[in-house]
Amino acid sequence: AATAANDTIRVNQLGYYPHQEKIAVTDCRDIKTFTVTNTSTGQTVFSGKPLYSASSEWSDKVRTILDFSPLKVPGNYQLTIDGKYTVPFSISNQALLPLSRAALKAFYYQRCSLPIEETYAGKWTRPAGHPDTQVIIHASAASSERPAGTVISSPKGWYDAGDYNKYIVNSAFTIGLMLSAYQAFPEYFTKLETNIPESGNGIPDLLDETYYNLVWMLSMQDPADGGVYHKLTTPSFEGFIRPEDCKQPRYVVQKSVTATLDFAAVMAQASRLFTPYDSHFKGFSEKAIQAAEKAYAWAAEHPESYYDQRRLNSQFQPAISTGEYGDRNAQDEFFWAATELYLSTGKSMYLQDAAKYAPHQYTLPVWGNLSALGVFSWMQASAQKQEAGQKFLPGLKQSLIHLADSLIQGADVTPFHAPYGHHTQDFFWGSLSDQCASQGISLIHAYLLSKKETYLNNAYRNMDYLLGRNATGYCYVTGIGFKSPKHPHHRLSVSDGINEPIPGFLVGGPNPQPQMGLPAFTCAPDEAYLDQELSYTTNEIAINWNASLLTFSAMLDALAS
Ligand code: G3I
Ligand code: 9MR
Repeated sequence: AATAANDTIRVNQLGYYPHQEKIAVTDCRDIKTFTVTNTSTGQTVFSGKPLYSASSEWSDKVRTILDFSPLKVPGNYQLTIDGKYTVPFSISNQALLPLSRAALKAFYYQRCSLPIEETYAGKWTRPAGHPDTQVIIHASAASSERPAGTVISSPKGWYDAGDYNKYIVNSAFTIGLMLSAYQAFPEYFTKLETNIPESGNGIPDLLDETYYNLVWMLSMQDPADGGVYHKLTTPSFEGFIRPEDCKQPRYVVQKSVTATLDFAAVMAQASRLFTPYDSHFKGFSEKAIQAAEKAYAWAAEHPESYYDQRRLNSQFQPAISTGEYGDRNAQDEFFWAATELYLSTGKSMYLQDAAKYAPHQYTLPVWGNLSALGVFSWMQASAQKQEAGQKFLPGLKQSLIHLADSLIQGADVTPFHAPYGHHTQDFFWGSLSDQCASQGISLIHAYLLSKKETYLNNAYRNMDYLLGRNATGYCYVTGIGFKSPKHPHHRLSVSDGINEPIPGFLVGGPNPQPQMGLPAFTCAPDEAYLDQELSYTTNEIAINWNASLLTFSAMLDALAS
């Protein structure tokens, strides 16, 4: 009998759509044939020969590509190689729906200041952590109205990642990306229910979930001048303890131009998209647009107020050593904010600024480069608004298509049959989100623009990579697939005393950069991954990474249904 060897054959461990290209990759050499049998009937329904073999520039491993795309009937199957090795997979009309659900649900588990209830969380129920009603103004954030040591209230929001802090730059990117999927496929999200406390209230769960964080963000704006504190944080990272046991004081630190612009952008965008539901959210849209305009005005007056933690620590006490989300270029933030403010208010000053700060090229959406979020919103705008952006929008669309063309170039013959994963530069901290999923999202937008199927086909390939068709054989999302991360760098998952990690989280993934305190990797870059709690450079989780996962999955699922 053939042995189940999930490391010998790599497939998308969640499932393929009937119409989708279906590829498996194996390390076995000299394969002659492979067969697919239907698991319930035992019948052989497909047999084939390898398509091609290939190696990466850095590896002597030969990967062989098996194509069973002609198989289109939904069901559960086994793929078997030369009668020796076998792997399960499935075909379904809603292949990615469970992933979209899990990726959105993950945000609920990250909620700060709220008990996570058994009705919604099952065994991952936990008491509330971090009320954040007594947050201290750090010396770096002092003003005449709010001198250092002043106490403010800034509850709710999501924990950023494996740590318990809340960072405006990353929060804004996260919501901006999720709203980019929502504005492209609103009907899809009216049906995407995730069993959160708000489910069934007539509002898409995606809006309810993001609202929980938007409310926190509003409290991060200094009402006196409109500037936005860069983050709410403990001076140093907490240990691996339960949220309710954390006792370190929490601070808001210096206002930064990047945080303030990201805040302006996402508030303006949310103001527009929440308007149809304003009777429920009671005045939020109006509050959000006012906050956005005030923030933008502050940023325009403080264009050089970057967040530089080293400099901050040379001037102020206590020292802050948590995540920096540092970025010394605010052009893209200006572009995104001016774009959203124009699209929501129609004021010509914002259109002028959008034109002034428009990038020359389309770049992948990542927390440190937000211009793609502006491009996505422009692409969803009315024909009349798009006409107003004619000075720069056609060039950006062209640049998106150009990038899509370069991404898919050669993907047909790579070791994992995908645009992602065959360049050394593809692997760095968070690259499963910031490269693999971001490429996928960009390819989908290129498809929406051009209707060229090959862009969509290649987006599916990157999704297959995330879900198991890759060098380590991991499906990189907790709780999904037959081989998934069990030990993420995630304080909530580590401290809860439950064996399984909290489900639905994308981990950072392979990253050959050495981490202090851990032995350096000697393997290929695409294998530089450790499923260990200590490995924050490969195995942390983060809200922005889950936003990429959700956006990627939801857009593919929306297009398939
Ligand atoms: O080096 C790559 C370069 O090769 C690549 O082309 C480029 C693409 O953008 O990225 C380059 O730089 C990386 C940078 O992120 C930008 O992505 C750095 O190597 C990498 O060290 C840096 O990692 C960031 C990390 O913090 C350290 O600053 C991650 O993006 C960021 O997600 C992560 O964020 C942390 C927070 O600070 C704290 N909370 C947890 C969270 C997740 O780990
Ligand atoms: O847990 C922290 C994680 O969220 C960050 O991404 C990472 C890099 O800033 O740092 C982690 O915290 C470690 C700290 O940097 C050094 N001491 C050990 C901490 C926990 O592993």
